[in-house]
Amino acid sequence: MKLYFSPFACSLAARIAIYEAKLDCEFVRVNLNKKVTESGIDFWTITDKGKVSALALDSGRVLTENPAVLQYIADQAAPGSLIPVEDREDRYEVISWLSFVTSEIHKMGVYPLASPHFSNEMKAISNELVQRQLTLVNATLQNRDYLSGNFSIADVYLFWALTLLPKLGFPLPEALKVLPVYQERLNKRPAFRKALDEEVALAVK
Ligand SMILES: N[C@@H](CCC(=O)N[C@@H](CS)C(=O)NCC(=O)O)C(=O)O
Repeated sequence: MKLYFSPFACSLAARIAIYEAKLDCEFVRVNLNKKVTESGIDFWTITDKGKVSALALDSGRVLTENPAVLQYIADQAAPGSLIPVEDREDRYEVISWLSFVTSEIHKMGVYPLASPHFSNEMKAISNELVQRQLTLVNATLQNRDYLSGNFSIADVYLFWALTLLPKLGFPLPEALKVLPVYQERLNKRPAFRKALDEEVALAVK
């Protein structure tokens, strides 16, 4: 298995999930501006979306889209450790949160705030929208430690977004007091620490 990644892009969530799942994986760095891998391969030949996360399976299939990539990884882990097993109702709650994070927080918030193609006016709207979604998340986490009750890949994906937002100049509102506690809870997990430490080191290279 090979994960195409760029430091601190959303592929960081896949890296954390891979470590949580204790899977063997090769990591291939991609220059997202030039669409080329570290060894000079045209990234468009890997995925015609030109985006990470892209996970090349041993079969040769390349999976894209974070919710799919994260679910694949979770299904290779110890059953139930990163997503409830098939046929359980709460599996769909994890999928629901993955969809929420990808559409309402990642694409509505992190992506436009990080992009040079969005005007400051658009970024302000985006910031407002994402704050609204984070208020909902903060309220949810008041009664539980993790998004769907038990730890899952949805928490991994949300953690990435919460880590990125302040780095983009959009600190989390102080009123959302549960979010930093939640982040710290996740930050204590060895897989999170390992992935973050590695990407911090890679980001300065
Ligand atoms: N819908 C995609 C979005 C992936 C995405 O936006 N990736 C960003 C990094 S976080 C990217 O590769 N950006 C480069 C580009 O858009 O050219 C998913 O869920 O995986």
